Amino acid sequence: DSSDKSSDSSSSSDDVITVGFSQVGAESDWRTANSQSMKDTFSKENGYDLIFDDAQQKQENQITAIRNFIQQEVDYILLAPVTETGWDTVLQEAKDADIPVIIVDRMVDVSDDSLYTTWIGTDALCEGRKAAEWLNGFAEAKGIAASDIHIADIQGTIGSTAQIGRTKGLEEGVDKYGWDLVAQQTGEFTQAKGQEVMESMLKQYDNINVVYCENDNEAFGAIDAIEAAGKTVGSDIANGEIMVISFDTTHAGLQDVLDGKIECDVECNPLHGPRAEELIKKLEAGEDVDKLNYVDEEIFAHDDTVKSVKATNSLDEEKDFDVTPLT
Ligand code: GYE
Repeated sequence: DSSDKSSDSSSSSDDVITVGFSQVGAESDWRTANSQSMKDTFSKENGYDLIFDDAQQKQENQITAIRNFIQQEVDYILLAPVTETGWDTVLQEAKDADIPVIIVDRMVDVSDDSLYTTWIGTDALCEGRKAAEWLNGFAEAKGIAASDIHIADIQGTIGSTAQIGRTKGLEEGVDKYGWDLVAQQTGEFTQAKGQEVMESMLKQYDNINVVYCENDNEAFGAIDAIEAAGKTVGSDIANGEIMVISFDTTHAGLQDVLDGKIECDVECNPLHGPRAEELIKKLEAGEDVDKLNYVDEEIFAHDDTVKSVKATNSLDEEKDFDVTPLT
C-alpha cells in the first residue's frame, strides 16, 4: 500500500477537527492542484488533522479508506469519488457511524441522498455543453459545414461525473448540429493514455479534424501524438489542421491556448479546499447547507471568433457565458 497518509495522531485536543479525505489519485495536473488545495486548507495551523488517502484511481481503495476513517472516528469524511456508482454500502456505514460525508468534485449516484451531507464540485454537463456550443459558434463563423467536422472524443475515466457530463455535452451537440463523431475512447484523464489513444485513432481514421479531450492532460498527450504523426494542431480544420478542445484550464493548458495548440479550454476549478471548509464551518455552527454546490466557471479560447456561448446548466438554467480570448 503506497498511499500517502499524512495524519498526526498525537493531536487529539478537542478543538481540532479530524478530516479523512479519500482522493481519487494523481492522474492529472488538475488532481494535483486539488490535492494541494485540500492539504493547504485542512492544515494543522488551520486547526485540522487531515488523513489524506490517495486511492490510485481504484474504487476499492476508496472504500477501504472510508472504512478506516470510520474506524478512526474522524469528524468528517471528504470523498472525491472516482466513479458515480457503487457507494451505497460504505456510505451507509458512515451514516450509521454518524459521520457527515462531504462529496467533493465528482458526484455519487446513490439510492438515498441522505447518504451524504452535501456536495461541492463542478458542472461537467454544462462544461461539455459550453464546449459544444463554442465549436458550433466557431464553425458557423468560419463557414464550415457540420458534415465537414470529424470529431475524435478522448473520454475521461468511464463512469466518472467529469466523463459522463463532458461526453454527454458533446453528444448533444452531435445530435443537434449533425457533426460526424468518428471515434470515442477513454484516455483515463492521463497524458500517457491520451497520447496512446490519439496515436491509434490517427492510424485508424484519416479524416479526424477535431479532438475533444476531456481534460488538459489528455490534450497534452494528443498534441504530442498529432505532431509525431507529422500533422499540425490549429484552427484551420478545412485545410488539414486538427483542432484541440479541452477542459480544466491548468497553467500548461492555458499556455497551449495562448500558443494556439488548444483552441478552446473550458475552465474546471480545482481549488475546492476553502469551499469544503466553508461547508464544514457551517455544519459546525449547526447551520443548514445546500445539498448541491456548483462552482461558476469560464471559457478561454485562442482567439475571439466566438464571443459568448449559451448553455443550459445542470439546474436547468440557460445562461450566457463570455469567452475570454487569449491572443
Ligand atoms: O477534469 C481531470 C481530473 O473530476 C473534474 O478529474 C475532475 C477531473 C478533471 O482527472 O483533469
